[in-house]
Amino acid sequence: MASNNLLVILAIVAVVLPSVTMATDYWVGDSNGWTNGTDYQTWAQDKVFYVGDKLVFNYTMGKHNVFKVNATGFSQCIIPPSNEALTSGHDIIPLMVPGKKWYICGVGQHCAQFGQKLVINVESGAPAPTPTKNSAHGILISGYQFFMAAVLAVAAMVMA
Ligand SMILES: [Cu+2]
Repeated sequence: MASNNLLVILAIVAVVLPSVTMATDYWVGDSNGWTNGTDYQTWAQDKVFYVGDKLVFNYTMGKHNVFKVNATGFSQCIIPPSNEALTSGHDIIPLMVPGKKWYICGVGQHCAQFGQKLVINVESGAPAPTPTKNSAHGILISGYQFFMAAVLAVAAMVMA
C-alpha cells in the first residue's frame, strides 16, 4: 500500500508541476549580457514579461552594476546612492509587481554615453490561453508526461 501511495503522489506531481514551472528567466541581452554596445530596447521589444518571471543581469563583476530607478532616473541617467547597486555580476531580479520597471548601469557614463539601460513593462498574469499557445504547451506537457511515465514505470518495477 505504501508504494501505491507513492505512485499516486508522483502522478499528482507529474500533472501539477508543468503548470507551476512556466515562469521565464530572461538573460538580459542574451549572450551579450549586461554591457555597453547592446540595445536593450531592441532586446526587450519582442518579449512579454509577466509577474513571476525573472531578469538575470550577467556581467563581469566590477565592470558594470545594476540600479533599479524610476522614469526620470532612467531618461536622465541619474545614478542612485551606491549602496542601492546590485554588483554580483549575476544579479537576479524577480518581477513581483506589474507595471513599468527601469534599470540602468551606474558605472562611469555607461548609461548616458552607451545607453546601458533597460525599461520593461511587467504584465500581471499569464496570457489567456489561445489555441496556438495551448498546442505549444501541449507539446511541452506531453514530453514531460512521457518522461514522468517513464519514471513511474521504473519506480513500479523497482517496487514490484
Ligand atoms: Cu556598465
